[in-house]
Amino acid sequence: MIDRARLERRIAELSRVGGRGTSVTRLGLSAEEQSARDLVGSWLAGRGATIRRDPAGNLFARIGGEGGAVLVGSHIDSVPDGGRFDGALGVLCAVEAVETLLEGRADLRRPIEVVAWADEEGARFGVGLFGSAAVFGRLAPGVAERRDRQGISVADALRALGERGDPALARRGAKDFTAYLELHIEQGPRLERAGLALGVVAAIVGIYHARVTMSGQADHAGATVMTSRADALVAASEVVLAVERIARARPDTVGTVGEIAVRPGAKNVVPGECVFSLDLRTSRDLDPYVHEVLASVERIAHARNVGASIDELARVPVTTLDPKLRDALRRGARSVGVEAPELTSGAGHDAQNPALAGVPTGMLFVRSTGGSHKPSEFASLDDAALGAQALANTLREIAG
Ligand code: HGY
Ligand code: MN
Ligand code: MN
Repeated sequence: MIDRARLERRIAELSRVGGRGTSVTRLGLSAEEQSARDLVGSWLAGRGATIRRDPAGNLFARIGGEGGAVLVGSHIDSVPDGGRFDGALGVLCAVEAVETLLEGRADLRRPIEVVAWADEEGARFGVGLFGSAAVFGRLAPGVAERRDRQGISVADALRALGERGDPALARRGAKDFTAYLELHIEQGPRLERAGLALGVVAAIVGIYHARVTMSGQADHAGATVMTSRADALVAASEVVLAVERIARARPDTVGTVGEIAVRPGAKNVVPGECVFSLDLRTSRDLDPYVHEVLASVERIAHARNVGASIDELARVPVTTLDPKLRDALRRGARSVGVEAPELTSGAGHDAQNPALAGVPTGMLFVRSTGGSHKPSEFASLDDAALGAQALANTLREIAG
């Protein structure tokens, strides 16, 4: 049986790394994220695991001998002012599940690797699913040169950690792994509404991330009549409304502009430049949706006599998870008394990278309340313990 008190203690301990009350800020490749890796590594080192950090900042803890491993874990970073459970609960439950198997002297036929992925959120450098994309060879070109708001590049941040600065060196063959399992909070209301503690992920939405720059003409706010302006912020605002209109018109589709910056950013200057983010997701066909939004950017820019450039950060297709692992996770949930429904994930996850690289991949959702990507995000100890036990039982089945 999993050790509920140990899990409770560790949820609290990890929440304190980059934490303030119920809020957590552990940005990718930051000192806080490294402290979290050190903490997780210390728990498994005590179990005789081989602990290593890879050139992209991912933490791996390997138990067992040679051969393709069962990989289990989640991400250890957070969004700014995020919650205590997004990513972290998956790492904590993976550790708890493996320790439970070791304590129960499970006969492990395959090695197990626990992973704490680096920078899944992409909140600092803009590139989401960074650590897992590096391992499975799915990083876009030029990622190492991307910079945060302080001008620090991914390469600089990796070198500051003691790595060589090239995340592509973290590449591993898909053959290194026989399966990947990830436990994660649902981050939405469906399990809560259904009164169920656990769910099994059938598929994960397709996601497109980009940065749009609209270039107009800065000018005097008082001396420039309305008919002779090329206002970059007004043009961007029309695009924001177009994203909402297009997303609302498409089934199972969402669109968000979460970041926006105006230059020069003075109240008495007509905005000359506006840079904003695009986060487009659908469980249907991603490319036509992206195409429609980008066409609206071009149309609006032309009509307003401003320039528009698109910097694509990521394009991850809709990802269906492995049917056999979905069945195994449903059996794992049933072993703790939960008839887990299958859900599509509206959130993106590291699991998309192993799955798209051909590694059989499964995800287990734990009920969460209070939304997500904010301090009110919550998962109860009861549900976390059920998730950890279901994960342990599933791990025992596929690795034992
Ligand atoms: O944005 C997401 O869906 C995930 O939380 N990174
Ligand atoms: Mn997240
Ligand atoms: Mn997450």
